[in-house]
Amino acid sequence: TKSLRETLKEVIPAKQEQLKKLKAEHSQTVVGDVKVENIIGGMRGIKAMLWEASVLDPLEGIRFHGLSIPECQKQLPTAPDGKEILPESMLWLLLTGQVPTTEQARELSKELAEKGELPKFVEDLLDSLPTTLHPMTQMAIGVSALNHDSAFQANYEKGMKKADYWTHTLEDSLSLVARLPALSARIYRNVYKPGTDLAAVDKNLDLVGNYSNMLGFGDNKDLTEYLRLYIAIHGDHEGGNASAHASHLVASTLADPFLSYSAGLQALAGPLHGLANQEVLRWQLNMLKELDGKVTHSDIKDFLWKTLKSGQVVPGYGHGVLRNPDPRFIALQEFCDTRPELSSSPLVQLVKQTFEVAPDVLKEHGKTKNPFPNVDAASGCVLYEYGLKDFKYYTVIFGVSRALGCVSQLVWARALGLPLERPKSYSIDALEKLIKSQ
Ligand code: FAM
Repeated sequence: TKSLRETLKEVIPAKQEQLKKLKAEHSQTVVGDVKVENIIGGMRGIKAMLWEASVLDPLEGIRFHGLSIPECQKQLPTAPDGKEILPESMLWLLLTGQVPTTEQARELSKELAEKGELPKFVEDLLDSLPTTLHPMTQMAIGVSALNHDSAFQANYEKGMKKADYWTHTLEDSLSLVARLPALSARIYRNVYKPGTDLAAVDKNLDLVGNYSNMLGFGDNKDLTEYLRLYIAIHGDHEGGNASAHASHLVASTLADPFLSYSAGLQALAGPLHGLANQEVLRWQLNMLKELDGKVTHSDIKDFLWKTLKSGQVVPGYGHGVLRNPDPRFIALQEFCDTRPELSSSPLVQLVKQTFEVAPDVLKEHGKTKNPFPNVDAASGCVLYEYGLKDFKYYTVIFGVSRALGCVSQLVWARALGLPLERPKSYSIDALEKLIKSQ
């Protein structure tokens, strides 16, 4: 069976050819307009980036190299003791466009476990941070510091050929993904379980098996399975979302994968993006408390209106691109439905009931273009029910996941020789002048 590197050596030349042909034949083909509303509206709707691993359809949701979430759930290898998608399988798919065999997925698990330990100075760095520093800030600091050992940076300094960029980017990317569980679990231990032992990386476990173990939840097989599903399906959401775009932009300067993904994490830490899952849980727990356990649709409706009238957004609802319920939300809900301890939990039930009420309220409110839930509406309540109750930590788990897509794109960006990003900007005066001259 072919290794990951052999597979990439096969698929990359074909893609390079495809892009060369596209450039030669269609460089001047127009595929859209830019309106003033796009320029002042956060570039929504502008087709402006090349991103290989996934494409988001507003109604269908995400497809990873053409595969929908249910198709990935059917086709991608699972852990030996599990049924959910193994994040290593997703990483293989995102990187190569191919569904790995079980053997290939196991090989990748093994390689990641072998590379999973942190350099001592990064452990010391993390241990020196105040426990009051947000876990996402700690994560971005730790990931940045890993660039100490960047193969890309070291070889760039020596003067490498452009054709070799992607191979060193791949080595850094695998090393980054491999180290994220130890890095993220150490932050969890330092902030929430100070003074307790941290399990070592077990060379026989998969990425999330190790992560769950190091978080101290290794005995909870259901939580480990949930984390596998969560981390696999949050892995990529095409290129324009803030974390992916930030990491892509920074990587376009030829910064190494550690620095680039650290920028992605900084974007993920914003409340309109990855931090939403922490906000959702806080909000749903407040609702549960305020309604004192006796929850009806009309109570939820009143609570939603109270949130909206106080000028806040309903966390977990709306999306920059999606215009339907997020299939990732549906996949997480289905996970809950198959486990009686979850489906009977008041919090999980509340998330479901909120889904029955919120879209109509948001439609009546009339602002959001998408009144349906995104993945964050569901992701936190399961962690909470399984005892991972420290919701300021939830975005870190998202950060472990989003690395899969971001590093895959970094490899593709270097393999395809994508240039420095440099869009044109205008001041209001310059834009007015431009409009007059049309
Ligand atoms: N509740 C109330 N108002 C909302 C809303 C919501 N859930 N979602 C959007 N709006 C408002 C929005 O604030 C904007 O109002 P103004 O015109 O006054 O500025 C208006 O509706 C139009 O916004 P939009 O075009 O529908 O959405 P955007 O593309 O600007 O923003 C989101 C997309 C996700 C930032 C936005 O829907 C939001 O703030 N949702 C709540 C936070 C959240 O769940 N974020 C997580 C997103 C998730 F996918 C992720 O990244 N993890």
